[in-house]
Amino acid sequence: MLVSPLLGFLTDIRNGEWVQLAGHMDSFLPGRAGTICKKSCDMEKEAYEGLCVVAEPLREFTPLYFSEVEMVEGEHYLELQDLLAEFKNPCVMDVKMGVRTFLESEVAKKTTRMDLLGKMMKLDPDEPSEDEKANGITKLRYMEFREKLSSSRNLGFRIEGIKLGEDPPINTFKTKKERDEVAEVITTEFLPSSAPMRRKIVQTMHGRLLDLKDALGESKFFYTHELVGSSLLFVYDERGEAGIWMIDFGKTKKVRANCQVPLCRLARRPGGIDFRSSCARCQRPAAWRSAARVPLRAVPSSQLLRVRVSMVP
Ligand code: I3P
Repeated sequence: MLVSPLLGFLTDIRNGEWVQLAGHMDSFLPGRAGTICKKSCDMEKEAYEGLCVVAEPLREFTPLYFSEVEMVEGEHYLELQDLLAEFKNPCVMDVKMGVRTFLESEVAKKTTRMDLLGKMMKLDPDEPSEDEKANGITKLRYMEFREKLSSSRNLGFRIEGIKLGEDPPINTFKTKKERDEVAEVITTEFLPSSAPMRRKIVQTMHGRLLDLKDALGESKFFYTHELVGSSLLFVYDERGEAGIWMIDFGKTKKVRANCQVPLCRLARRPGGIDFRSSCARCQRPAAWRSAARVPLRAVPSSQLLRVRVSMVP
């Protein structure tokens, strides 16, 4: 049984064993039928509470959140809908959204890590300086390196991993940077080879992305929160059923009241990084409603559109 890869993880349970494509190990536990449990953190819990409101248009594009449960003594988990429960032998692609994948709080941290140096060296042995090789690198340095090496910075998203049915997961896309390279991965590694099946799946996914775009435009949650490191989960199965969901809200936070940063305008932040902010300009309902209509239309470079375009066979 393939279990929903929430929070950017492609997770598979077979004989009780978890297989993950990316992200933090030991974050998931199997839940009751149709659910999985993910280690709780305040930011993500708050995000799911905000997304689960009945009137929230994004509700149907995120896993349902049921409750916080204590699975292990002292350890709390979020009980979430298993998005893959309805699929038969599903194929899954995890796409991490955004040009920026780290929190602002990371910028000031000076702690260096040898494990991240090791991961960097594996990807590009010439990247770290001699000093970094001796002392390790900060998380900020690593996260920026990953963004630049992949398509995050230039396309606003990157493919984190793909799992096709029973096949082992693939996460060898860290250096896929250019549009053509990413499109090739989607068409050759993710989508099925059968032309009619591919057409059906692409059509469904295209429609779903357009619906998601509309929902984002109407969503108060989207206009009052900054989403960092969230993913879009693309799923299809052998019957041609397909779906797309937003997952991973561990770095999603409410923006301060009366924030004036417009959606998708490149904003300069202390980290010295331009990124597409997803926060609202203010909290007044009338203002965010009218604002909601402007940015998504005004942004032909919308990350969602880019994904959609890349998927056209
Ligand atoms: C990891 C990835 C994760 C990040 C993790 C990185 O790099 O960027 O998103 O966790 O940081 O090591 P990679 O994909 O190359 O393995 P967060 O999203 O929680 O920041 P970590 O090592 O501090 O867990």
